[in-house]
Amino acid sequence: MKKFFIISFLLIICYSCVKNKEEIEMVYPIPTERQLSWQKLDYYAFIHFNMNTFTNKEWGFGDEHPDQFNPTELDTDQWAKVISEVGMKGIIITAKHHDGFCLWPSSYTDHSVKNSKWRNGEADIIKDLAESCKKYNLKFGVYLSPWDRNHEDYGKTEYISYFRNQLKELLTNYGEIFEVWFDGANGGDGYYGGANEVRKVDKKNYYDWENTVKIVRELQPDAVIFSDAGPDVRWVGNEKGYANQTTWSPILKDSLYPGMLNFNKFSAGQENGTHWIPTETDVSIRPGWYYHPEQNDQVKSVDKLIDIYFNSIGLNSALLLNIPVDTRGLIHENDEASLRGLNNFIESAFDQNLVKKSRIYVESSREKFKPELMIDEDLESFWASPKHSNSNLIEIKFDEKIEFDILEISEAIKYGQRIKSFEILIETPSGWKNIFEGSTIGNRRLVRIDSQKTSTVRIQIIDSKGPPLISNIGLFLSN
Ligand code: FUL
Repeated sequence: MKKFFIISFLLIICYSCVKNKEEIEMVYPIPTERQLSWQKLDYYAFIHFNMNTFTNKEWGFGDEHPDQFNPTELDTDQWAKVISEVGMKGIIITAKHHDGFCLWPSSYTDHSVKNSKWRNGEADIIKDLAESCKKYNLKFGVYLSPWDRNHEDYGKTEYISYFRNQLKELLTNYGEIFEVWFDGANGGDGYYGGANEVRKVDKKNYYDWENTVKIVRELQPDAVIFSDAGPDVRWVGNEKGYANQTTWSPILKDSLYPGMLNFNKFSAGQENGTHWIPTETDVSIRPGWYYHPEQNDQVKSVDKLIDIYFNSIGLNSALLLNIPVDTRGLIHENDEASLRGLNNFIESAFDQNLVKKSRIYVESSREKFKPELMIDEDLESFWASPKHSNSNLIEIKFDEKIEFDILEISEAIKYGQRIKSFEILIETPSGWKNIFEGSTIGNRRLVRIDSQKTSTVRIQIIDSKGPPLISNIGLFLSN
């Protein structure tokens, strides 16, 4: 008898698993688990700090002397403290930039901190920063430039082994890595071990990326890999901080490779894309990626950073905001002030989601995926439009008039990105007023508009690749 109950119980569980699965169909391509975890980070810091900081350059030639690297007050805890306090979730550091100087004592080159008089050649900034990130609960990532203007073998096959050996050091000795960043800029003039010449490489084939990717997968299976073309995260196509108004995470990957020309043509992704490779928006808080004292008064204002926030994170992208650490080895006061201003705005603007006190209706729904799931505390739960209904209407009703200037919508991207076009309308004494027309939504769409007063807001989903699945909706008033 007991056995019978156990078996029946298991059958019921299996049946409901299968049933739930059946109920939500995938719209391919879909994200991997590692991409899904990465997508939740929203925004994190890039730190450009290396030899260029001390030579006041953006791209060092590769002939610099290790002694030129000489911070006076380096404190990676200060970086991590500021970055965690402003709500960023991680740091990616330029472990090696195009000039080839390494912030860690690599066993494969002399061109590193180990040959610098600074700290008697005993420094390891990657280790210091990995520890600071742990202390402040931040994720830790590395930028390793494929182009190396210092190395004598650059351009030859031997260099690929060198590059991979360095990658292995970074992925083995410093704990968990959340993102590995491969720059698309490579090939040109350089020192190259004293050759002082121009070396061009076949960007598509020289690096044999497929086998480099395997190394990352083996040593850091949870890390996402960024390059212009992925495989996990792709470039947004500009360095200004602005994603495309239409941003599909799917893309026809076979047409892409890192460093290709006219990459920005692909920044919108493709509705019929075959691979899930979402965008990351990289931008510096100053005009340069590296610190230049003459740019101390050109740090982006709080308003500019807010605009970037809405146009990156709010357009189905992640924001990788660069902070050029200064010659002291600290985040400069002016950069810190702008970051804190941005964080104050985010905290106060998103403090109170007005939809929590609304009643929510839809044109049609699946029984188990009710509209309330869009406004509950669980960001993973979602409302599902019935099978085959690729358009729908969501109505958010309030007892009294509310005022808002931000609308937020998220799709349940686990099952594929679907929505192609939508509109936002509000009820006014003279009828429905269209206040916004948009295309894609994806992970997170933030719409910022002039403040509106109404008691009913409608989100009209006009077209979608499959039945829309919405995990979250928000209405906020920022000022
Ligand atoms: C570019 C590089 O050439 C810049 O120096 C910087 O590192 C930026 C993030 O990527 O391609």
